[in-house]
Amino acid sequence: MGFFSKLKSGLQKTKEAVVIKFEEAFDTYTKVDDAFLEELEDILIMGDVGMDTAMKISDRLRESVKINHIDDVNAVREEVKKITADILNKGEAAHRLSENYPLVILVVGVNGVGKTTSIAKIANGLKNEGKSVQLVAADTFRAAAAEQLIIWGERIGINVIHHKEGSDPAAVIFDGIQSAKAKGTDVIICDTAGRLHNKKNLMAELNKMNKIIDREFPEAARETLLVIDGATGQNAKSQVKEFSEITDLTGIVLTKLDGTAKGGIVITISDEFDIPVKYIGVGEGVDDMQAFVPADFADALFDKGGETGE
Ligand SMILES: Nc1nc2c(ncn2[C@@H]2O[C@H](COP(=O)(O)OP(=O)(O)O)[C@@H](O)[C@H]2O)c(=O)[nH]1
Ligand SMILES: [Mg+2]
Repeated sequence: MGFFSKLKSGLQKTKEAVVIKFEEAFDTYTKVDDAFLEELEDILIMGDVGMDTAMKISDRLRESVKINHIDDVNAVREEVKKITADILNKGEAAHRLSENYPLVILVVGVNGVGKTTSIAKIANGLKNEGKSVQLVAADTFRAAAAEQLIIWGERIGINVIHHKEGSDPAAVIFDGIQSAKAKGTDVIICDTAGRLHNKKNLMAELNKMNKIIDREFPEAARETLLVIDGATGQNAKSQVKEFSEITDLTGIVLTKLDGTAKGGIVITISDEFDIPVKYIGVGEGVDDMQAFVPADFADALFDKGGETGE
């Protein structure tokens, strides 16, 4: 399956919820009038786009229809894509990982959102691009967490630095850095525990990890990626808010978009926060992760038809 058809099939459930209704509106109305535009706004709101963002899209749409004298309902589709891509877009380079090496990536987020899986997917992608990668199991809270990362490491052929359950996450990172320095590794990716219910502890833990990296590896470029589960819909917003209060985030990874009709959350998050979405997860497999390209996402989401094409 090609990149674009995979993206479209990953967004299938959201397409069914929102885009199919769009289709019906496009079929029902023959001209671009107020009734048609109101219908589109309602569809966006009923989807998981979120009230404020849906209204922003429809306001811009209304303006563009007036200014550009759009009188063809199908041209409206292209306009919706353009407006959405514009909201998603934080600047061309912003959506890509830093290309300065060595690079240390801290991956944060609450339990179960897909951190460990996303790390494996990102690591595998970097490896396929020819980068050397080191994984660090700094989620020491449960033994199973490190084990899961180790299994992924074996599967994708990437070394995993780990300690015993309950050990200091910053100490695992310290070891990971020493090992990467000795080998001249390009990218270190650190898994962390997401105990957001204990915000103070989590903040202290992340601060300590950041301090160790600053001290031991000042020359390294840095990323802190927040992983959020797309299926949590509007609740994802509060996670972005809470984590951005705890630490400086450089990017967002939105997972599980394949299993949800709430893919519109990507648009809301992009609209409400100044943090670029860098990856989206569209399945459990190691290849089910896509670099986020705003225009492609908007195209895939609002493209005609529910089926995946190829
Ligand atoms: N369908 C689907 N499942 C995912 C995706 N990402 C992660 N998962 C699943 O979500 C569950 C939790 O993932 P895990 O990486 O352990 O989350 P963590 O607790 O944040 O490290 C696992 O069963 C993963 O296979 C995704 O993009 N799509
Ligand atoms: Mg995990």
